[in-house]
Amino acid sequence: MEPTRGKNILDVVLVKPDELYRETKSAIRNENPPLSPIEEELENRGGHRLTWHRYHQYKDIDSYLGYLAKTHNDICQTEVIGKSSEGRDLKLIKVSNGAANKPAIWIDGGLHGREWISPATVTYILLQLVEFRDQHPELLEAFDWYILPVGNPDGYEYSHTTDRLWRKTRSKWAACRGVDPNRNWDFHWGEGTVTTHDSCREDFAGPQAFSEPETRAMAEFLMAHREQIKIYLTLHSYSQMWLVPWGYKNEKPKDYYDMYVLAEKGVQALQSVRGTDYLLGTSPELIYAASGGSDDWAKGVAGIKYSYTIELPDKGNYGFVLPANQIEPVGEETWAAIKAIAQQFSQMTHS
Ligand code: 0X9
Ligand code: ZN
Repeated sequence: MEPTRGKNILDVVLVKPDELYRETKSAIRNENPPLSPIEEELENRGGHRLTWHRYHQYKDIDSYLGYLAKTHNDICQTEVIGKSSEGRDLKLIKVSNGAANKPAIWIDGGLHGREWISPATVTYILLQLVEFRDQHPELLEAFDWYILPVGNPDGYEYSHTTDRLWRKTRSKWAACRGVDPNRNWDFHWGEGTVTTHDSCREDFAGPQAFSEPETRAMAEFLMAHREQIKIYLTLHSYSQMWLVPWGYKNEKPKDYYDMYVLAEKGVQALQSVRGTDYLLGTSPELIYAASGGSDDWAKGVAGIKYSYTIELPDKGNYGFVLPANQIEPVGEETWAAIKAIAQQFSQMTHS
């Protein structure tokens, strides 16, 4: 199937032409409204100031995790699984009712700095899972959840303070700063093209696999919990696609159909919310082949059978600079998808 997009994704994702900057300048200005006085006040009351109608910097997301761990300490626990190159915490939150021997679902976001809708959606998922838990008690009955809203905090922060379209980490190995954290995982690392060994490219794979403390910390955690984690989800943007491994080559794993069928449930539930259309397939089929991705590693090395990359909206109209009024609608439909695959997985394993 031919993806329908406003722009050629390779132009937008992998290069950063001047026109893109010119074009996005006014979009960037309008993207993110300031905090309201009530939100500012909340911050001073020892609460949190995270909202789902604007994009927030790392510290607001970080303190929301702290807030959840404090106010919902019966089900939430935070863990710093490592530090970024610039020393920021990689803070993960575990949501669990404490009962033993349950399968787990992992969700990460913010691996690419500029994809702001990703951490916003991951925190929306947390909000539903924790603060609205009474609406879907079965989700905590059936699963433990490991959630890392910002996998690349340095890149995320840099995209807020300095360069809105920054994608990579902020490490410095060579002439140019930053490594693409979705080319850095140790599964067929560096295969495919020679150019990803150029530090100045947006998809620089790094000097070696797992050169980045961010990807290393995530991999160590996933490896330590590989028996328990049954579904690996990583949220990116943009293009409205649900990507199934393999991403590194145009071939499908033997159990592709199992992965496809579960993903289909997610896509159907998502589309039923407000008709957003998603394409389902592999990355080489729908966009391009790229090695060193977290999805491939989760499946190929950690052995997590159901591993997916979800490319959130939109399809290129705003691209990475999606207006903040889209956070709630995107959150709602993505949450519907995640609920659907969780429920389907439970049914499959209990029949
Ligand atoms: O290129 C990427 O890393 C992902 N797209 S994005 O626009 N968010 O950068 C797609 C990754 C798909 N998975 C693999 N190729 N393994
Ligand atoms: Zn991405």
